[in-house]
Amino acid sequence: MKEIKNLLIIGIISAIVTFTFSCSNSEKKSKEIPKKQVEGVFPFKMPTEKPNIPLSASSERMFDYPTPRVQDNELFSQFKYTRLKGFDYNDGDGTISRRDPSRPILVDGTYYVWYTKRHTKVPPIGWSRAAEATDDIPSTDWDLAEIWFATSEDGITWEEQGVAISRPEKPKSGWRSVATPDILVWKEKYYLYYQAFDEPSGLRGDLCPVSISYADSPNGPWTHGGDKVIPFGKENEWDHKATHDPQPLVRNGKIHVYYKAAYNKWPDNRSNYAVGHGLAIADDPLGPYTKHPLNPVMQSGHETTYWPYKEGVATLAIKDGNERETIQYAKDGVNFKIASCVSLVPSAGAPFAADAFTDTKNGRGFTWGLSHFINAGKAKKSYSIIARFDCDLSLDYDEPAYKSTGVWHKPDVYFAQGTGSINKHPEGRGVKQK
Ligand code: AAL
Repeated sequence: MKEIKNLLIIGIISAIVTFTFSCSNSEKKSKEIPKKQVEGVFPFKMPTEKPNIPLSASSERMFDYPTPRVQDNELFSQFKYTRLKGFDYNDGDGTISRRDPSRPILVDGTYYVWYTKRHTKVPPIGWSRAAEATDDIPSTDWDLAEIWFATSEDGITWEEQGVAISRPEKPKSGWRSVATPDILVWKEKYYLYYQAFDEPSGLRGDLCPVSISYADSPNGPWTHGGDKVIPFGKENEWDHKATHDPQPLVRNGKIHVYYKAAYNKWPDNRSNYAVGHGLAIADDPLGPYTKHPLNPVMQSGHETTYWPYKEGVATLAIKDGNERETIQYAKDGVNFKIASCVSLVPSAGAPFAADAFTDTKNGRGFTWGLSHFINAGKAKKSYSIIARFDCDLSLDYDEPAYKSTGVWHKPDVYFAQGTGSINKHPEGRGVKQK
């Protein structure tokens, strides 16, 4: 009896304690959320800062971007394209191709660009037929290619100057093809980074490492400076089969090279592929390069497009990944976050970023660059062309024409996509195959 009494007393005391505690807690909570917050409604005039009211996930995210309104966002732009003058493509018969331009640089009032040039007897046969490629028959558009360069006074009319890096004798690295160059200016020397193929691309995926050559003048002559400068990852690491699209920047007194690798089941099944971008850092352009421990630093995009922006680095992610067609920014050059979504993005975009090599702590962005279209040719006459794009991704310009968000394609662009095989499945549209 005594025990039951004791239990009852303990129960009553603990109920009183719990009640008192929860009352004071809810008082505290209601103090933390002032009445106006609970009742706030998103205002008509766009707030410059996150309003102190309950927000939906989408409204919350608006304030994670550089500005809540995209039209005010320095990292948003439309892209407008111009055909280049001065390049001959043999009437588009697929035997001449130019693609993957370097970033243009300005030297003594003249713009220079380097690019992949393929001039073969026949157009490429496609990489699924890479085993049939010969010394004269290219597998892909960038097989049997060399690195050429051109100059311009205005960025629109270009004069092709000749070959910068030709294919070395077999079995030197790049004997099969040298492609996809980019340029670095460092301590009054010029460095070309490029992909060096020792087999027709497509044979075992797009297997190739990066080589480097240097010169005292952008006109050359170029001295071979090393092969496999960005080392492949170890077996089963994401970049163990390719280091593509090298793009050097100067940051914190060092060379920062962003590069791309396609991974996940590549090359055995291309439809499973994913694309990542890594960062490799060196004190000297020729290396040795140390890979960043957080690689891949970008999991969307295809060819690399990185530029100094404010104190960090911005990038344009095109084509691949969940975050394709976005511009992203990382204060540390490593941890990128989406700054805007963009349309009609330049493929293999190579911006004219005057401060790419100045080790700036206040990157200004750019207003134009070069890019490529890889589908310039008709069936079996495949080739690519280089084009110019203009935009307003510069902190020093304000061009409202580039800030409108609508891009209106003609209906033909949509109809030309076709319906694919989705309607042909016997059980009807979109039914998953078991
Ligand atoms: C591209 C680039 C690299 C690839 C191939 C040629 O546009 O990503 O250069 O190897 O396709």
